[in-house]
Amino acid sequence: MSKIAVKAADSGRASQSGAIRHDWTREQVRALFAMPFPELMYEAQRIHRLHFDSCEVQISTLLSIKTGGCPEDCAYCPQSIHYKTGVKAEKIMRLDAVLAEARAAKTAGAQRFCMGAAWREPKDRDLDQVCLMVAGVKAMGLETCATLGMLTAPQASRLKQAGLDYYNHNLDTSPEYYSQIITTRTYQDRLDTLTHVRDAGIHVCCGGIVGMGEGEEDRIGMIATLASLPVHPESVPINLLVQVEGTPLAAGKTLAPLDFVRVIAAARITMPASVVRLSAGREDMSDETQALAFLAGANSIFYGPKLLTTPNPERDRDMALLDRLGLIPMSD
Ligand code: SAM
Ligand code: DTB
Ligand code: SF4
Repeated sequence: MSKIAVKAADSGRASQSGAIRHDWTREQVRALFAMPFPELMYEAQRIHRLHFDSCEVQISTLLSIKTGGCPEDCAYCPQSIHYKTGVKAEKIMRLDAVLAEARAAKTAGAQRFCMGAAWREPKDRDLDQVCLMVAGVKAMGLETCATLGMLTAPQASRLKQAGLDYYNHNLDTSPEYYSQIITTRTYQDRLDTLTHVRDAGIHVCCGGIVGMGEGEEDRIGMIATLASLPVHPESVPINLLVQVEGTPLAAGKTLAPLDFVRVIAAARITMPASVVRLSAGREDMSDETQALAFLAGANSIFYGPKLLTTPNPERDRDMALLDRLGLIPMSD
């Protein structure tokens, strides 16, 4: 066998059957990142097809129900009070306004409606409001998702009772790089919230951000940590940093598109049955990079012209792209 074929076979062995494994070692994930690109893409494609229709894409829409003024210091985030980004702190949105946005998202073709709040953690009286929003959105026949910061176990149970299908809470990066990015809460805090969400019977949406100046070893560490959770997150958002003026990460070195695609492929191979979302960062991404990300196993996007505070591609551009690629909304 040639040197290249041996390398491909070594890393491929870890995932041959497409079975769900929770014992991914860093070395095995490192071997995936080191695979020749064609072999990595082939493996990602093969695994993708064992669990999904390769032409189907899950469609989510985001709404910021509480914008800005967040006490946390996440270095990537335009909503932190620690940075001057021009994002103004607002109060929580009114229930009727949120429901109107959800109705519009459903009409536009969204399957899941994700409500985001710039909180370290929700206060119980805020949660009363969010529970009404969740119940109202659910009643429209949309899947519900929320991302509100850290949760206690009783808070997670309340959200479950209100009809919450998914909770988004990201690990963001590797355990080693984490302290370079956030100092106001720990990696363990995040893992604890994920446990509370899982124990409450809510599906977990958990991924991270790349392009924050981390090294490849941190991207490997992030994927290995996600893939070693006791149950894989049902949704894995891979965000490419949106560099926002005023944040500490505004002027850092950007990640090469092919390195980004490798992260998607590694997520697909290590978490075969999870929906992998090509998440933030699509606004400035070429159609070709997005197409490669879909080939690498991404099968979800945020749809609609705004993420939380930053732009996302216009609906027309996304529709045209999905059409050109022959991709269709995921069936239930
Ligand atoms: N405040 C809550 C929290 O942090 O858990 C929920 C909202 S927060 C904005 C949700 C996620 O958005 C973060 O964990 C991060 O992964 C992602 N995010 C925030 N700013 C971003 C940026 N500039 N580029 C890419 N992703 C970003
Ligand atoms: C996730 O992983 N990405 C979304 C969602 N979960 C909440 C947020 C992206 C935010 C990008 C920056 C902004 O628009 O403020
Ligand atoms: Fe706050 Fe969430 Fe932004 Fe961190 S990512 S500053 S917790 S809104």
